[in-house]
Amino acid sequence: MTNDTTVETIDGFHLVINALKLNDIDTIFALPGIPITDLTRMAQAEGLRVISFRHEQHAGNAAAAAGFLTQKPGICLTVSAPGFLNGLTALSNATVNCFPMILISGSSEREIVDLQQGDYEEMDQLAIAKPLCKAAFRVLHAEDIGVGIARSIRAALSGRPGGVYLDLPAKLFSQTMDRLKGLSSLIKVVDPAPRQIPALDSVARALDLLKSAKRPLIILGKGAAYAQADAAIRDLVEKSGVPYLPMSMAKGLLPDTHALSAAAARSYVLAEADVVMLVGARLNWLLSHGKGKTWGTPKQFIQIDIEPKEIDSNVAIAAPLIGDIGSCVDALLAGMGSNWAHPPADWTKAIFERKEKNLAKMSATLALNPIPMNFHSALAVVRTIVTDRPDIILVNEGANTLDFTRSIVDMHQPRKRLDVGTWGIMGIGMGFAIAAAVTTNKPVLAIEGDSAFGFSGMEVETICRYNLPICVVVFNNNGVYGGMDVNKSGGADVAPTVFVKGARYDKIIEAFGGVGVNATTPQELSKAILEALHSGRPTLINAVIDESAGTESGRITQLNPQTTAKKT
Ligand code: FYN
Ligand code: ADP
Repeated sequence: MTNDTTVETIDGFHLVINALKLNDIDTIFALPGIPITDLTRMAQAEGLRVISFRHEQHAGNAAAAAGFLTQKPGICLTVSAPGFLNGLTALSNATVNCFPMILISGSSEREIVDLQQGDYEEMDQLAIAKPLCKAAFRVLHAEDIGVGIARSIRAALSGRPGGVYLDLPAKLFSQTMDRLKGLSSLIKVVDPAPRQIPALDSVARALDLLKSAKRPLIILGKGAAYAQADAAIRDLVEKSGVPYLPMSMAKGLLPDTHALSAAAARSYVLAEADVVMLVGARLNWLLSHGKGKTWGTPKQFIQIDIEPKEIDSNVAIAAPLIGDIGSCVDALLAGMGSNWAHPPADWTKAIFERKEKNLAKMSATLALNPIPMNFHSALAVVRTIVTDRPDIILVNEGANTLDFTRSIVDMHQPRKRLDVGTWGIMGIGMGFAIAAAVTTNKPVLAIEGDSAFGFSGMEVETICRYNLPICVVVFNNNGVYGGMDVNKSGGADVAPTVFVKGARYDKIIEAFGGVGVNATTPQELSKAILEALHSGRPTLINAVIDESAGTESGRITQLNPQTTAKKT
């Protein structure tokens, strides 16, 4: 308090900053501009880490990945209208994937927007955001900033995590109020993600069904990874003796080399299991909606999920278990006691046999050393390095680059694989890599399809600017899916899926002082990655891959409608 009679005040800028700090938010992923440029400067001055990006979609993806990794909502801060729109893809993707993030965008004044008087970057952002996220709020008065931030945090984290939009009109930031009153209006959110304990009868029903199974299977989803109930989940698998199948971002909850992993016998276990326990996994397109030929014999499902509305979304769930995964798995373990009967040996033996067959086939393929490299020979290098360095966080996107990495590169620890998730979205690469490096201080290896890299490649400058320990490997096969397509018209233009042949993506990072390497053999690739891990310097490796390797859309070719019309 000053000596004279003037009352100390606080402005909207500092109320927002103090509200975030009060709730243990220490990082903002942003792109400065009107009307939030000064907010980024002041946030940095007040001790928040402000990572500024080249495009808001990647700032938003970074916020989403930070939320998944930390169980605190990642914060993305954008300008109004176009910047807000650029952030929406990431906000929607976060909501679909159940990653907690908050998109905070500056906006135009309500009185002008509602009269459509043509403001600078005029847009009714709140109305546009609402259908695409879990919750959306707007704050008009400085004294409400505390509530706005608190409600956004709780909405992002409670129940099924997701994306939240918070709309802050430009005039709010320069509003002032009595400092003491302002600070006391801020809210520290208490228990934003309360444990949700399952009903005892639902636990008993689930255990009875599991006990009755002759061919049980556990499917672990990214919800199980997010829940950070790692020891309980491992106990559930090992005490029950039930084989498990990890979805891509659940890989590493138990090491992929675990004896009970059925990942290398996926088709067999999905077709033959009689009781399937879903743990933080949805029966969506990634699991063929729980029906059709993938699922062969009739199944009964147990589903553990925090969202009651998820139950019966695709097929009947015989034993729903609603609650947070930690509480549900703890309750199951308590009910199983200490002498739970393991599944019949013929089931686990049959799985083992199929696993061994696929593992042998894979080993034979990985041992080949074709020139130019193909996906397998390049990924054999990555597989070895990740096994030696299980602390590395692997970011992965693409079509063939995604699918081959998923089945070839074993993960050994939880939450070490970040990928395209439920939507199969391209463009998450650099944002996810930056978030992983910033939130964990661990080395990050981004395995990128050349097409996928193109969506966020400019953020290589961001990586260099903050000198982040990120090694990007671009699997360069000259195009989307490959470089072999031809323009059937005979015209001069290349086919729509073909890129500049022999492009040198490694040259991009050299423009910003990073390390660029062109790798044409597995030996060169291995050397370059190991040097990047050793130096911790931002590195971009152009891995030259046979342009004829790979298939259209990787393992989901069937989703790309092919023309069946007969040529007239
Ligand atoms: C798996 N497999 C293995 C291994 N891991 N064999 C040997 N060793 C290892 N380590 C076997 C597995 O048993 C399957 O064989 C096969 O390899 C494929 O396994 P995968 O990849 O786990 O399973 P599948 O069938 O591809 O899974 C379907 C899917 C997956 C839809 C879940 O394809 C997926 O997540 N796709 C994401 C696609 C996407 O989002 N793309 C981005 C946009 S694409 P069998 O058991 O013999 O069948 C833009 O164009
Ligand atoms: P995957 O793609 O790996 O199968 P999904 O994203 O389809 O995973 O499913 C994740 C599920 O996990 C969602 O239905 C979500 O509601 C649920 N979930 C997320 N966090 C928790 C949690 N802490 N406890 C219980 N369920 C959770």
